Amino acid sequence: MESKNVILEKEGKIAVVTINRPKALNALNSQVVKDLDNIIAELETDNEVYVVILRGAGEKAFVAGADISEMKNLNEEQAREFSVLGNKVFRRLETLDKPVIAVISGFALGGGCELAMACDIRIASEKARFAQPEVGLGITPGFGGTQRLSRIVGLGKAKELIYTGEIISAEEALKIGLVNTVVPLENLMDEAKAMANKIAKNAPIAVKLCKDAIDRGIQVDIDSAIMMEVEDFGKCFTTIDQKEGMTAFIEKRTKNFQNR
Ligand code: DAK
Repeated sequence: MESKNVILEKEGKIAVVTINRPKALNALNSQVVKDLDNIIAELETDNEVYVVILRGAGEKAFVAGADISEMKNLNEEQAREFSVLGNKVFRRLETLDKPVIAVISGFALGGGCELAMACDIRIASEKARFAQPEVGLGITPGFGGTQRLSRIVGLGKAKELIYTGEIISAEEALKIGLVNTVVPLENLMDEAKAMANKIAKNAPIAVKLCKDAIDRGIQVDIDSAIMMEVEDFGKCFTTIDQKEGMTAFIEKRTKNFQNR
């Protein structure tokens, strides 16, 4: 594989983004986070890409966390800067107007678990392992773990995992709802691509608006959330793809969506 920290490849409407530091188990140093930011910026303006797959190079790790050797000597101000950078990039990924599927072959620890949680969907191999082990290093999770884990698995389980730092198996992650599905390692990318292609067959603007309504709606009260859905539903009727989807249904023919 190339020596870039983060690699972007495109296969039709699917983009595959690979965090590429396998010798350090894809640990996130500030350069990797900045490179990921640049790739997300590229994806934001790419109307040909409908779905993104995010993975780590090699089989051993998705991402084994923030880079401990880089973090070790940070002072308070530098630590805040690193956290602000990471949170900005993870939030940019989370709000990208395309679904992102995290493909987790092995370790997703600390910042790695946080990165997976900033994605829309998580597919794990049977060998995947998850943890927020930060308290064992004398720190709190710094890339959104204290916030996203409880939103995904509920308060009690999130507190248990964060306070103990315990590493859990893919099976346990599936049981608590941290991952969507678990498959044998050799099938991992095929499964992810099959799901990505299923999503990419649908009207991309509708999918994007669903992401918007779900993600913004979960932050607010139900009445405000329903109004967000109403707004997004209305927007669909300004698109060519809504006309195409419904006309093709009536005419019993294959749909030809244009992302317009
Ligand atoms: N950082 C840097 N290098 C890492 C790393 C990491 N997180 N994880 C692994 N590596 C490196 C190892 O140092 C080793 O490098 P060499 O010795 O070969 O040069 C190489 O990857 C292979 O790892 P091991 O030799 O250790 O492999 P093993 O199979 O024996 O063990 C392991 C695999 C994943 C169990 C082990 O490497 C491990 O425990 N790694 C650390 C996992 C961890 O604790 N991750 C959480 C990091 S804390 C914040 C911002 C962010 C965060 C917090 C605050 N603010 C700024 C406020 C987030 C924090 C974290 O993510």
